[in-house]
Amino acid sequence: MYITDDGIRLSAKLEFPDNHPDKCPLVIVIHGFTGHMEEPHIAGVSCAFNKLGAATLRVEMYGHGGSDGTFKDHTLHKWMSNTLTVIDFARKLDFVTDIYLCGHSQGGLLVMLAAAMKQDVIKAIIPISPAWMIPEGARNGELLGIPFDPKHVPDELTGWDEENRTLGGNYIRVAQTVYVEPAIDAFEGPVLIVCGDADETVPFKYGEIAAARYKNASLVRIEGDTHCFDNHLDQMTDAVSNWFGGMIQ
Ligand code: FER
Repeated sequence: MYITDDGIRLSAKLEFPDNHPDKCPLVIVIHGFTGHMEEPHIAGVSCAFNKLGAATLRVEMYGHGGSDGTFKDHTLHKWMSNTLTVIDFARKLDFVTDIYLCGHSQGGLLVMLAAAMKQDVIKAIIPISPAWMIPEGARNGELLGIPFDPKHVPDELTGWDEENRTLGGNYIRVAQTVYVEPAIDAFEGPVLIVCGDADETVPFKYGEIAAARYKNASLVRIEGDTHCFDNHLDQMTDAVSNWFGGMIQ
């Protein structure tokens, strides 16, 4: 199925718990930078929510997976607009009781920003390995391990990808305007952050800083695991299940 945001079709998958209740919570699940909805950690965490009685809506953001838009042209603003539209789509589904947001990495960053903007309609959030240092990197002149002049942003950022993808300069310009700390301070609902302590993309300390700054957060550390939980995916999904199971009691 598709959810349309301002003429852009976003590829989405709505899945229900096995017992197909008349009403249930819904978790919106968002992948990361260069990611898509069928990655093992995205499909895996979505399945964990279904097993606990929640429906899930996995959505692919602008320029990713089966959605419209080209990768090079995606920005955090476009993903933000996509996320707000998806939340409003979810609010109109008549089976939905509470809405939760779960996102991995850049999707985790979006969840943190969107939760602050829509905290009256979001029950709780689950950022997984959230890449909330992207804006700081954009301002400091280094993203994806590639240095650049933050005051003279290049039109294209290349050299970071085995598949030779190019990131547009407007991605950097937009990211420079985003401040995550005010969004962390604004959200008062429950937060679960799960991070691997061998994350090669987002240093583990960012999980600790965010968890300490939120008013109501728990942090689960997955020992020896990577950004996408290549080693202990079951430990990540178990951590989410344990916390979410308590949430929806
Ligand atoms: C970066 C570090 C991480 C970056 C993006 C990410 C664009 C996102 C990772 C992900 O979503 O998996 O410097 O720059």
